[in-house]
Amino acid sequence: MSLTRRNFLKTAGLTAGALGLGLQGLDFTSWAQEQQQAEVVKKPSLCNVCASHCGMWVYVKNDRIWKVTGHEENDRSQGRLCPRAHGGIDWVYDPYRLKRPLKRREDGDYAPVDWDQALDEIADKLREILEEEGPEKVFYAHNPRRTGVFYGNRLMHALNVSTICTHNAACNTARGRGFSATMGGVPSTDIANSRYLIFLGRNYGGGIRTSQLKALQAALRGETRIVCVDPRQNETAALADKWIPIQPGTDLALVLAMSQVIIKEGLYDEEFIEEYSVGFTDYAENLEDYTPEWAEELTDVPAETITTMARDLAAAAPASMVYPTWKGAFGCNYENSTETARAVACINALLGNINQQGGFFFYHGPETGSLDPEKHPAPSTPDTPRADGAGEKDEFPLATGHGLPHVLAERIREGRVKAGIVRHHNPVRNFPDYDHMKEGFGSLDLLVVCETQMSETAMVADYVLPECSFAEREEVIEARGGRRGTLAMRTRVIPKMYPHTRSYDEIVVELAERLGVGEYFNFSLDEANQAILEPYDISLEEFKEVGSMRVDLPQPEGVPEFNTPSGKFEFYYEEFERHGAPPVVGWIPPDTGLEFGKNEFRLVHGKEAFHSHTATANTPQLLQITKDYQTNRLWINADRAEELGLDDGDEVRISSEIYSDTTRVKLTQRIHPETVYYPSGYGNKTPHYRVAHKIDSLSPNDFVKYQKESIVGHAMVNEVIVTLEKA
Ligand SMILES: Nc1nc2c(c(=O)[nH]1)N[C@H]1C(S)=C(S)[C@@H](COP(=O)(O)OP(=O)(O)OC[C@H]3O[C@@H](n4cnc5c(=O)[nH]c(N)nc54)[C@H](O)[C@@H]3O)O[C@H]1N2
Ligand SMILES: Nc1nc2c(c(=O)[nH]1)N[C@H]1C(S)=C(S)[C@@H](COP(=O)(O)OP(=O)(O)OC[C@H]3O[C@@H](n4cnc5c(=O)[nH]c(N)nc54)[C@H](O)[C@@H]3O)O[C@H]1N2
Ligand code: SF4
Ligand SMILES: [Mo]
Repeated sequence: MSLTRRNFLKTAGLTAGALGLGLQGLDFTSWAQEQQQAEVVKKPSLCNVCASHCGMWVYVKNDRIWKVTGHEENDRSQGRLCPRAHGGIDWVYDPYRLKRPLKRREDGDYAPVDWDQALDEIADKLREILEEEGPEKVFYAHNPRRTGVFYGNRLMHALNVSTICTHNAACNTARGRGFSATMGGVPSTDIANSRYLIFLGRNYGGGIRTSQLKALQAALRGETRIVCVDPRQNETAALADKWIPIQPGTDLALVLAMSQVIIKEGLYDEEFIEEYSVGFTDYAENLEDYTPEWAEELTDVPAETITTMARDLAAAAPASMVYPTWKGAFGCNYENSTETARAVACINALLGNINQQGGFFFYHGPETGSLDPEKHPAPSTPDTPRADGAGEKDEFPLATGHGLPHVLAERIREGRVKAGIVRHHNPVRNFPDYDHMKEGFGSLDLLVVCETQMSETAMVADYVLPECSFAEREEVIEARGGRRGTLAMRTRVIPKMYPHTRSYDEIVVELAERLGVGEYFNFSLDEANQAILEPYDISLEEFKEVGSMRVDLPQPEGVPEFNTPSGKFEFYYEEFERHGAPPVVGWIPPDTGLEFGKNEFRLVHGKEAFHSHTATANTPQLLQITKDYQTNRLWINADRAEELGLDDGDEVRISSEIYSDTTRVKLTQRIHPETVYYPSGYGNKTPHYRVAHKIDSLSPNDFVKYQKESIVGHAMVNEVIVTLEKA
């Protein structure tokens, strides 16, 4: 109906009349007073915006969240929260949240269905696929959060499904493999007490974990000299002693050359090498050609600087380190990322900084209890082959247990995988090559996505199951090691807002019963949590009041037995040799090469302090920061921009082999001339993120084609060359 003046008056009259009627029986003033005077209750929870799960206090009034603050007894928050936690409140009150289960119709649109119908149909279809095609045609993919692991993995084990994937092949698989292949795992770091610290890309000020920012603060106040190696001057580099711009994809050359200097000048920890390592001679021999002059050619870092950095690092040892990054320079960015991680592990071994103040630490987690196996038998580990190529006899025998969702998409397209469950994860948007991921996940016989928003992955699902928000549910208790051990739990802080949403544990239990494996879920969430708390002198009720609790752990001393085949640090790794990868680390160039034409650039990305991947892409409070500071721009070196006739704020067309889009540029001297940079977390394709659509933005993932790194198969998210022209 269009509104003419005449029917406006009619409608207005009606409303006033209706209101008048409605209010007659109500004492509005006393109702308002009651609301205002209601008590503010402080309840413990965990932030859900990123995987750090900082402990927080939620202030609730009239069952509505008013604000959040950091929990003091939680190792990750230590009394503080990052900006995203505050923005995360918007998630709960987002009017476009998923509120009912949805089923895809024949015409591609979605229709609401009730839970029983959705779960019955999902179970029927899944059972049919499991029986007719086998468990090796089914997968589970998630951003691995505690409840998703506890319940989701248990369901897959019960169904004999091996293919459990996380987002790691687009995050830090290479880092994980490089460190496990040398020191048996990724260590914790003691940067606050470090005397010399090199960050390769890792940007504490953008890719935030609250406790690490506190450590950085301490390092900045103390005697730590901080060197940031990054093609752009990131937020941490702006505070550091030195910013070293580097040609992207060449950190491996830098680290190899620094290692050579340390060995050649006899600056390494001989005792550590003699007693706690294997394969040093082969490693040292292999380094001989990697001189600082050789590295200068590749990295654009002067040979003199490389030599000085190596000497300074060694002089400050063992209270020094090359930081083991998170994603930064070598999480899973380039063809040489696994080798970069290995080289970084090796240079730290030369410093002998393991379990040394200001260096690396290997901590044990707090003790936890578990469900009585007599009463609650656990399913056995699956014995079926994986569907994603990450297997002993498959394409990537050296891949990690986190799996390869992008390879899964390829195999789905080939008809080799039929059904999957995705929870708390948006692989279609967060992995490179949107069309590849969308067509892959979209062509399954059955895709079930458990979400809170209509993400790109939900958009191609057969069924979308709405999870209630973090504030409306309880979860499995987490136990975390570190300098301070913590037990922590997400508790329910407000009542459920929408009756047709459910928590993931509820969904899994219902599915398990329908799939005939309910016997593995014959316990309540409370019983699981009680079992976890068993070694401690606290009841579950008491624990729910505090939410986070510190656990004293012995501080590690001396060199530990490493979790490697020899129990020692392995410069020479036989497992790599067995599968055709180099047993000793050496130079590998990035896949896209190092020669660029006049108008060619390498496109890199990184986190902004106020966004979390695409999860916060539709959050009004956080998007306002994007708008206010216009951060949705492509960084380009000002001199290169001038060559291309570009002014600050100009619109450019940016194109790669597979994709082209326009955006505005930010001119700066804070970036390497052959690199352009765009922040992460933008460029959503889902029309349901209505706030996100109000700003122009792009996703670097659109420009990167589907590709697989050779050793562990990760997605090589930065292996892309783009060209620019004024739009
Ligand atoms: N271009 C580009 N791509 C990247 C990166 C980058 O920097 N740039 N970073 C990479 C990295 S480091 C990572 S770790 C991955 C992350 O990739 P993802 O694991 O996919 O990360 P999120 O965007 O956090 O996706 C989480 C999804 O979970 C949903 N969600 C949020 N809360 C809940 C909940 O309570 N329940 C359920 N069921 N769902 C929920 C959100 O709506 C969102 O769609 O992305 C990688 N991809
Ligand atoms: N605010 C916020 N914080 C987060 C997250 C988030 O989404 N938002 N996500 C969390 C997650 S899952 C992760 S993995 C971490 C990631 O945190 P970080 O490890 O810090 O990773 P990024 O922010 O992806 O990238 C950091 C830097 O790497 C640089 N870089 C790119 N290529 C190269 C290269 O070849 N060499 C060098 N030296 N540098 C390079 C980029 O310019 C960028 O400044 O952050 C975590 N914290
Ligand atoms: S680092 Fe920030 S977003 Fe991540 S859990 Fe902590 S407060 Fe939340
Ligand atoms: Mo990540």
